Amino acid sequence: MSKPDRIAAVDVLVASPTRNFVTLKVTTEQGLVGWGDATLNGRELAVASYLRDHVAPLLIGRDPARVEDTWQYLYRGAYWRRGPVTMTSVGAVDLALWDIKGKATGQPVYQLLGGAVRDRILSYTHATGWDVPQVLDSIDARLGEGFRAVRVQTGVPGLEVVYGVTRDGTAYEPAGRGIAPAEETWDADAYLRHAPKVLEEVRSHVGPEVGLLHDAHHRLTPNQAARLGRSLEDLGLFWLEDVTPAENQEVLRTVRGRTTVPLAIGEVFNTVWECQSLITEQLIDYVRCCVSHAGGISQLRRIAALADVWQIQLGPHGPSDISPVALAASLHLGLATTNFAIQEYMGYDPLVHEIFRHAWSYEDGHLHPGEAAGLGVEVDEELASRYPYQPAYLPVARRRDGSMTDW
Ligand code: GCO
Ligand code: MG
Repeated sequence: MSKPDRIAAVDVLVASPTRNFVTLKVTTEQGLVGWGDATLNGRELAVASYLRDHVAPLLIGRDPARVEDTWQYLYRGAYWRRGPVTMTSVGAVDLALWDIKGKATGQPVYQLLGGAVRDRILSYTHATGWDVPQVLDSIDARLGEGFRAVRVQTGVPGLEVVYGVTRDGTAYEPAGRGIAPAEETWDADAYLRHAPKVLEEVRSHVGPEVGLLHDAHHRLTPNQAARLGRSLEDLGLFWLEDVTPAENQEVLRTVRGRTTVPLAIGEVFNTVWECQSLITEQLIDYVRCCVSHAGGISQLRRIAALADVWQIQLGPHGPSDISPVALAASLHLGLATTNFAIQEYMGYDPLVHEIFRHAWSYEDGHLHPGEAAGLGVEVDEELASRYPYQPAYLPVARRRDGSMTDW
């Protein structure tokens, strides 16, 4: 048996090509390079420090082939474990080690996960508009690009700014550059009066077959969520996302007991344990955990396996604030995982595609990870370094009386 390879260097790149990305680079003694995505929107430098200061020194000299053992070591080895910063760091290492394993064996990662169970991965993208004509135009444009499933967000009369919506029809990007978050006003009653009517118009515009999704972005009480779910039941939504704030999972029993609308939750979860009761009590239909924020392929496949037992499917988070490296990892897992239903895909600025040269591709409403060894993404470090980190934050939200609420 040949001598095991060893991890020789661990570097963290922070760059802002239109938006901030944190990228982990693991180099082995034999010259293999693995890439991981450590981007955590609005808290980028915390993850960069966790990796540089607390993880990199532990990795030097380890056998990169021991992917699961390294996951266990980093997860269990931090007594103060879990949470988005820690788990995004663990996820980035996991992705980089899967990438190295693929390159060492000459196989795309999906082959190492058991091989393809499907030919391509259904994806959904975002449509947005302030008023109904703009929303319908945006949906038509997305359908024209081949998408068969679209997330629809609409403006709300009386509010200045609404999550997921631009007034001029351009792509929505919530994080704003600057040293403090923007403040938005939120009014759940105004939203509940308006959004169902728009979604109804959307359904009659697109017909029965287009997959329609909607994201309530953690803003409703259980009662409001149940009312919204009921009012959307006849529209045959693909899913209704994040109806209530993620912390209190008990409340989902109330929502679930009162509406049959398919529910999707989990983009802010970081471990399988946060998904556990939602899955085993069948309180949701789709798990939204992200391959980078939920500890990498090694943990997302455990989540998928648990969910499969309960006939719950995966529909992972994939906004523009995860890098093309994390998207690649999600696609490799998706191609090899039977209960992987759909992948969110917002697309990227051309500059981001140029820096992260990827083997994955989009065609006709579907994504495919490609056949390159490893994850199939190579990063142009020189080009990335021309775009230094810029402070940027997700907005915060206040109710009309000025009190803070969930954004
Ligand atoms: C989604 C998400 C995102 C988040 C963003 C925060 O469903 O795509 O809700 O739009 O708001 O990832 O960084
Ligand atoms: Mg969401």
